[in-house]
Amino acid sequence: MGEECWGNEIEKGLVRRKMFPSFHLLFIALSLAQLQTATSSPESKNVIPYVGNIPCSKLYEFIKPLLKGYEYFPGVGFYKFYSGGTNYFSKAKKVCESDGAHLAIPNSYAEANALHTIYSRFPDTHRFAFIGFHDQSSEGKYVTIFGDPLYKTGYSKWSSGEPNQYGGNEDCGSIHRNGGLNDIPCEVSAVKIPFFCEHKALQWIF
Ligand SMILES: [Ca+2]
Ligand SMILES: [Ca+2]
Repeated sequence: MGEECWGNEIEKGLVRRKMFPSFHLLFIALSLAQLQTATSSPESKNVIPYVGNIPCSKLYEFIKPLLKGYEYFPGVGFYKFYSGGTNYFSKAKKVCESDGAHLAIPNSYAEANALHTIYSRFPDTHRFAFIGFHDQSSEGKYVTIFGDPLYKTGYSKWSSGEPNQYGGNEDCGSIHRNGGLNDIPCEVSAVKIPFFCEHKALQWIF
């Protein structure tokens, strides 16, 4: 981890507390509290770190066990790939929510690339993974799970030939392992579809 930690306030690997240190502490406390609501293990409770002049890598190591397998991409975000997948978009959405996260929504090429990086470690999984957009309300009008138009997210690069509403039944969002977007059925009975969750809780720290 390192130089990207804590925005531009990192110097020589140390978190600087020049500005609003109490705000920093408050935000960390709030974020950890938010994480703990999604974490059931008792040993992770009541742990508020002292953040004065500790290396970001140490801070990350401290927080890592609370992230439930979410991987940190410096300056980009926290992601988890459920390679085992599910047959249902709605189930994938719920699993992310139970982590205190949400189905991933790439907002940049950097973010799409983070997903691609993770995906490349799982060559045997299905080539498409559920992510957080759909056109269930109005055919062809792709929106995120939060209702924002897909074209406003900052990343709307479709896979070649997509979206194609194949079989008249493709109303949920996915990403190809190569990084392109694709419309896919919301229920896929023949095969489990892996999915990406994205965790926002601690992104502001790093
Ligand atoms: Ca559709
Ligand atoms: Ca499609």
